[in-house]
Amino acid sequence: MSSSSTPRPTSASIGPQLPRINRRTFLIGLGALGAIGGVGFWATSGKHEEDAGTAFATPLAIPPLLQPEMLDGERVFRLSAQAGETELVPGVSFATMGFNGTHLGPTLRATRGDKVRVHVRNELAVATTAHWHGMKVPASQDGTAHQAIAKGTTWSPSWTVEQDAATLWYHPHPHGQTELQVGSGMAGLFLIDDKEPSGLPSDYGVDDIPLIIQDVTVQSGGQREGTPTVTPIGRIGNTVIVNGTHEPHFVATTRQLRLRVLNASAARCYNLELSTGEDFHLVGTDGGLLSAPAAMSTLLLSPAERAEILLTVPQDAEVVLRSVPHDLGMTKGDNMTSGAEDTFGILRITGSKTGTEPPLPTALPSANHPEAVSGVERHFMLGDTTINGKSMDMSRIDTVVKASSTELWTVENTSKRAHNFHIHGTQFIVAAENGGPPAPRNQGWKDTVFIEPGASVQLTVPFSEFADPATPYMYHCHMLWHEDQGMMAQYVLTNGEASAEPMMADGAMHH
Ligand SMILES: [Cu+2]
Repeated sequence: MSSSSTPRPTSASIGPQLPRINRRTFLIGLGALGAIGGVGFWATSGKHEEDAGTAFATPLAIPPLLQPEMLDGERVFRLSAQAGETELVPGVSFATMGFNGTHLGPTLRATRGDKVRVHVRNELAVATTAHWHGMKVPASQDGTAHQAIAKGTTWSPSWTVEQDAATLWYHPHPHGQTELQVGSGMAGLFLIDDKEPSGLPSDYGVDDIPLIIQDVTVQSGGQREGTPTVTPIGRIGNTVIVNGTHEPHFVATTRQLRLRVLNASAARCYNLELSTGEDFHLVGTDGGLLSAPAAMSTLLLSPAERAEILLTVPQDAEVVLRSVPHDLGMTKGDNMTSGAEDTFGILRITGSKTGTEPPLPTALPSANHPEAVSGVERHFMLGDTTINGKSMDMSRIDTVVKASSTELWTVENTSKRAHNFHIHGTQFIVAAENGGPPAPRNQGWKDTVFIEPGASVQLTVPFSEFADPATPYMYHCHMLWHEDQGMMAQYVLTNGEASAEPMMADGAMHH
């Protein structure tokens, strides 16, 4: 493992490589698992059926739980950002970055009410940041480019966890460099628990399984790391890895599994489905649990979104969690180049040999949705890489919000590209989608919502009490190439006073 930082190629050239994801589709599946229906249009060509016996045979890696120290009443975690090389696909080394290792990061876990501190040491050759995605923290602890961590230094944010049980995550947020660093592997989960158990499977790595899904690029021939394809939604890879494992296999020891799925990809969207065609149950979205399990057969997850899924796997059954074609709302050609017509496996699950099938919970602990609205309504228009026609400027405050108020934000995608929309420092409710009720996948607490071209969402956004007129939070597209192109803006929380010029951290990567 090298300790030097090796940036991924950033060339915009589109290589001639074959779409490996499509070629390699459903190698397994063709025999014992039953034919895969709805195969995308590239997927039927070039199937390698001879691979069928060996595909999806690598045990799924589970990110380790990071053990905190208890110091002065704080739960103290230590992370160090590192670069190196990692063999993400058998025989193919990738230039990668991670926390406490060369790829991905450990899982952090805390309970509502805990005081948390994280020491983040930067051992990269470049500046980075550590953003707590979905966490209700003061803006000064949020880990955006305003809290840059220069190489060789340590940043030590702290806060008190005051939000519902949820599957949150952490990743860098350096201005203009987020896609490179996240795409190289800098991502980890941050699980929040409630004091009361939820009744859902909760034995980490046993029946409560984290799935961090990313795509990487392998050159044609399968020997070397390649250059991702530039598409209207950003750069996409041709090979999927889960928790850093290529073609992973999980052997269940219980009949019911809770999958905590994070799309940590830069741009690729996944439309999750079970190879059996059976329904699964959505039990949680970005910021918490739903009030009751919701049955569905497919679930679209755009970058940064999370879904907690409850799944029953029959005894000895073979089930593949896969991604199937979907409509991102763009032209047929743009959908296709953006990966929306691909079909590929994500994880093979073998059912347990024993155990009984527990009943599905009928109700889940879920916080009430906000109703009171301050009367403030705002409108945001998404362009190709702009918000309200503007590009990100770290020295400009775009929106001033009264602390502790609840606002109604309408976000409209006026471009021809698919986007999503993430607001820092809060969890919101999708009150309406295109004037009607939200899609089933957008129930519950969200911090990132997918918006296809021509669509609009209305968000009820309860803002926190952390007034700080000089330190902005971000809102932005979480398709990371769009974000890096400037599709991001800043808001501050105030107690009614005017906002101040944003303070720039030393070494901040603004231009
Ligand atoms: Cu976007």
